[in-house]
Amino acid sequence: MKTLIKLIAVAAALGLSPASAFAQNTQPAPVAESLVADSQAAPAQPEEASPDQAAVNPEEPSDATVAESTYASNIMPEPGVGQPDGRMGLQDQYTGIGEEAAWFHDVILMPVIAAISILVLFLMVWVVVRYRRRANPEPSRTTHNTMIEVIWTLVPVIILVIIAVPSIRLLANQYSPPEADLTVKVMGNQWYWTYQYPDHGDFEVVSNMLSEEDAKARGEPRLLAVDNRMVVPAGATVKLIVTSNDVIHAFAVPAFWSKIDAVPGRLNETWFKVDRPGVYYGQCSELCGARHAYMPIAVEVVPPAQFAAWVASQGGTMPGAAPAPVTASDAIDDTSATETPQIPEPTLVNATGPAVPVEQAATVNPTEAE
Ligand SMILES: [Cu+2]
Repeated sequence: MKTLIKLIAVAAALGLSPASAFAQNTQPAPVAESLVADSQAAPAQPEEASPDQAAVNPEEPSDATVAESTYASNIMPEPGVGQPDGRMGLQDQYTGIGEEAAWFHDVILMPVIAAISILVLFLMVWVVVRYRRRANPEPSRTTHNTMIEVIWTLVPVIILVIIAVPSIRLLANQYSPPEADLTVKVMGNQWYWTYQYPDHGDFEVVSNMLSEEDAKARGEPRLLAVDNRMVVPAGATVKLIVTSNDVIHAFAVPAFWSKIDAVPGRLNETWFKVDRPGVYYGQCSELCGARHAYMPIAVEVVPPAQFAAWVASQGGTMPGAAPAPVTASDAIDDTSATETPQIPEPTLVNATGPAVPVEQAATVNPTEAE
């Protein structure tokens, strides 16, 4: 029984935690604008910014411009879809997991929390009024009431069991994804994202935030628009391998109910499947330095044919059309073919891909850049 209650408590805690994804993604306060200027002039973490690093930092919040941006299409973001719109509550969900989780939050958790809060408030007010000294000069000497004690033990247990069923089901669904149609390797950097497509020729997309003017020119929300979006096909199960180049970041797209830490030296995995083409925004959700607020995420979901065209435009190849990958046999010298066959040493291919050639932001190590 104890184990069950523990399990329930853990599941409830886990089930509740994604709700915080929204809190981090509400529209930043206007004060953030002045912070851009401030953080350029006087970095919030002076001890981190050596003179060399400061020289690397661009003057503008981002050196990305609309002219440099590559989009898979002219898909424009829609108000209220995949971005905050000032509402109180969760963003509309566009994945199956997101819909299930939002239902759990809206239909189960919030009513239960509200009912318990109202009940406790009512009981407290009732006790204060009914049993105040003036109305109750002769205090009761009651110390036990078996019936009430059974009720206040059993009712919470029943409530927790009721919550546990959808909570554990959601947890299980989140951790048993369908087979992936493609993999995107997401890399956090101070302070931008890179997306690698290992299934499509391993090309890489560097994603920088657009300046406010450029975002406005594109008709996109400020502090969320980027020059190069992560592009994925609609209806495909996308496996995300998430890691970081420097410090801990977190990849979070509230409309997908996706949120996972990007930890240096560690590969975290999550997934999403979105059927509806569109643009969905997210933000880094782990405090990662002075410009943590300026490394947004934009995911563009496009029809599969358009995705293939975009892959081609990035110099990638669709699986199937791909040339033979580098294998151990490539390492054998042709002249050795006539000699005794030998099992060659496997050519070690760095599965995580080459180091990201960064020329912006603080991730650039000045000593390595020389
Ligand atoms: Cu970050």
